[in-house]
Amino acid sequence: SGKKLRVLVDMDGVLADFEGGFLKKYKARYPREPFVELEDRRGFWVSAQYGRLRSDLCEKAISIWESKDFFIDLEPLPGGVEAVREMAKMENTDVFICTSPIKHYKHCPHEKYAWVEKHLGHDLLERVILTRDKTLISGDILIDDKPDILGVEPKPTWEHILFTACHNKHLPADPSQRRLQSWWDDWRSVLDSRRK
Ligand code: DGP
Repeated sequence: SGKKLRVLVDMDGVLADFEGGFLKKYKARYPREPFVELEDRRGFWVSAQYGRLRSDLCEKAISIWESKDFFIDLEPLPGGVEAVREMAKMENTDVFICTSPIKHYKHCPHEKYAWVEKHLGHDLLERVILTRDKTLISGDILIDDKPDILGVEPKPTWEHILFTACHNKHLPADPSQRRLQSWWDDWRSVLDSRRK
């Protein structure tokens, strides 16, 4: 009993397969260029790792997610859509999709809404938050694959639950940061642990 639990769920790398979608379209567009296997991904920023591979590959990587249809074509990650739908049905829980659009705004914000409508349904459009600064958004839990979520608010209200992705799975275990290994992991218990 008590107040509703407010859960913020990230999109790219948590609900939508950004890394898989990126690699598929990068290989299709640049079939002769070297690439980074998902197993070898390190660090959140894809363009930074491609730039280390060869400096001109940084902008080639960026060209992929700045293209039309990149974000709408991302496949759902296993179990994510079902988990958000289940959270949305829980009467003691308010779920929001909290995602940072890229600054090349021609396609991304539109396609993020379209993705939510396509995979989660029209009603969830009510629950979309586009922000470049997630520390400003109040909530009890933020499920996100980015290891360091920083912004102007030094003490965000949420507990960050690190969602495991190819780029963060090798990071040293941090006892102060809880993880969800995938949507088959026990997200219900993580939510329950924050209920008052
Ligand atoms: P979020 O997952 O909500 O923190 O959004 C981060 C966005 O940035 C997401 O669309 C993935 C994207 N992204 C991944 N790697 C890079 C990169 O190297 N540069 C830029 N500009 N965006 C990146």
